[in-house]
Amino acid sequence: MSYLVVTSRCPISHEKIGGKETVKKNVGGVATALSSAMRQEGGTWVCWGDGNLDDKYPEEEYDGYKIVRVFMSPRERRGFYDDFANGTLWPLFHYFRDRIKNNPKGFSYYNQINNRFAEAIAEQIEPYQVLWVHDYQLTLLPKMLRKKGVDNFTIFTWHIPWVASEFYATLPKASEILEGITASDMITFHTDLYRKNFRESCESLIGNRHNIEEKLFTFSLGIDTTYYGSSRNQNQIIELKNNRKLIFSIDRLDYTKGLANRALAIESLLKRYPEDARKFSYVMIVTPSRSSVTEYINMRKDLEMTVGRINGMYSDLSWQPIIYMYRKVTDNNLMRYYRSADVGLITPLIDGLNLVSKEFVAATSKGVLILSRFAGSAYALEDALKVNPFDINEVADTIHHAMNMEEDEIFSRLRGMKETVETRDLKWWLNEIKRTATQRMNYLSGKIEP
Ligand code: GDG
Repeated sequence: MSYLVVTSRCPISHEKIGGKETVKKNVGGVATALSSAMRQEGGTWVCWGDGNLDDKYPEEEYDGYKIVRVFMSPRERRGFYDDFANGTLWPLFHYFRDRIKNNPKGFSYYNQINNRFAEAIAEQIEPYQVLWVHDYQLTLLPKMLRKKGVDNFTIFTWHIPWVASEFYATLPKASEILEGITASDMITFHTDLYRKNFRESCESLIGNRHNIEEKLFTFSLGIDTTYYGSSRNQNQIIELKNNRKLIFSIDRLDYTKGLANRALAIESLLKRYPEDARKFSYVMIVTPSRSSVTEYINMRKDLEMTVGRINGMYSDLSWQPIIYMYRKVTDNNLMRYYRSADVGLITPLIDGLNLVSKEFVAATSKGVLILSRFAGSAYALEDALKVNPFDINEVADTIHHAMNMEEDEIFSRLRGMKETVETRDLKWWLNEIKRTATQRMNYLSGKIEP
């Protein structure tokens, strides 16, 4: 099945760094998953060329498929990306009411850029290709393309939560966005809850005129377990002094990830269980994200003040509770942390799925997973220690419990979770989407009964 994939970010970008031209790989989970599909099936990937040298490469062949780049001016970037996609839709779909910006100009840029994507796709798409659109930045595309006469089978994959319909209805452009997405032939979500919320939003705002129910599917994105679970990648394990337990997390800098609450849970742990001091080190890696947005710059300052305050209170010459790093790490180093950690502390306030939790489960042979009950992955990872990330003392108690868990319990919890992650891996996800798309195409062309 040849795809024309559309995402906001590209799998690679061309950058001039320190006077030298380099190719930067996008490390996100979506990029990794789709790269694997494109390598296997071939096709075209349409995306936004945001690298500072990308304009030299409007089209290029890469890894067995073709990349086609769409460009925007700095003003369009602010309106489309900063204001509407990340200033309105992102907080709305994560229930952050107070952070939602309602700048009407933002939507007109969003509309304009979606239209630019639609033009590029209409030019590139071959009649036999399946169009596969991703995420909240590109909701208007499917309808725009239908209007341009593009009638290719279209899949829309939603990667973040879909909120309750009464909350969604507060978005000024709520109906237009639903009309945009529902022009697709198949729409996929990470959990049944998001799928249900989406259906209810459609019912209350646009009715059932697009046969919505039959288009909706839940396929929770999986990871490449042959990579994360492989002993070939067995690199050096990090050993902390005095048998200290290693608690680990890695997240993009984002208010949805619950970073400050997590640091406060470490403080609460030290208050509630003073005997745990010096028995652990918490390695908190935060990777830079949306660093042009003022809110994110301020969020970083606040987080660093909280971490600094806690370390200032509890550190001595030979120990500090939180080892904080604000940077990207290499794949190899990430794997070392996954394999070395005794506790994976993954406590977003809300998250569409959270691939890190699945990667940790696949890579570790001894770790305990503490997981927010508001991460989409919590539905599948039943044997994780589930916490409410807003309840800081509960998280602290759970960390204490995890550090003292008997090996038998650790292994039996891991066994169940590893089985889930291995059977519902990336290959499974890609195959399920392909199989369902084929079935629906046959149904729509009248070859099979519903
Ligand atoms: C969105 C939704 C949903 C991160 N830092 C480094 C690094 N990573 C890799 C991780 C993981 C991926 O990036 C992050 O994936 P998440 O799922 O945790 O989070 P989002 O970026 O917010 O993704 C989310 C996802 O889409 C997929 O649908 O799960 O809910 O918000 O793969 O390993 N990798 C390396 N160095 C880093 O510094 N090597």
